[in-house]
Amino acid sequence: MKLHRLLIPAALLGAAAFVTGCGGVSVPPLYQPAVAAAPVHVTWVIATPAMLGSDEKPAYLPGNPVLPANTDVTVTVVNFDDATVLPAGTETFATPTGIVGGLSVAPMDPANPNADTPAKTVASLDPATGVSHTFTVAKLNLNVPIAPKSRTTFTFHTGAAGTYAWQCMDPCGTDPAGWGGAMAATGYMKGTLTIA
Ligand SMILES: [Cu+2]
Repeated sequence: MKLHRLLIPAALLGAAAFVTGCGGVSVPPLYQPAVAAAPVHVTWVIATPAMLGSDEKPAYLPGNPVLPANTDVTVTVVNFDDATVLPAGTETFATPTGIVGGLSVAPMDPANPNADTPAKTVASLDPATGVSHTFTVAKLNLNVPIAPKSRTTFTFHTGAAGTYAWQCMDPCGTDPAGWGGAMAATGYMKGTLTIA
């Protein structure tokens, strides 16, 4: 009699655990939902030197982003900075590569940055007046021109895990050619993209 009373609760517990997966009991495959990577949308900022209290270095925030692997990631870059002319021979960086679909650009007034402004989808930007910075990952064939004082939105498929160097290819820094200062500083106009 005593044994009987002990056995019944144990059997009930076992049955409940089988269905719910509670209590550390593994759930049969039948009960596991299909795993599909949900799309991810992140927002980055490009801050001006004045915003950062710096004399001349604009920066991507974050400077060393981390994104999930094998995922369609949509990135909106809120850019407070103005344009830098893409030098002759580098105009190609005004055209995105490695993204899914087009580049969406909405003008943004830095004095009223949350105003709802309509976005336009474009195939490329004007290399003379329409590019402020780029987010370029050579190893992933990813190049995204970022419009000045705007919200630029793009989507790309992250693929396999790894760490990848990224660099702005629009010489927005110091030195006569513009490749000093922020362009040469990790965490400003270059850094590491981690796909994890
Ligand atoms: Cu730049």
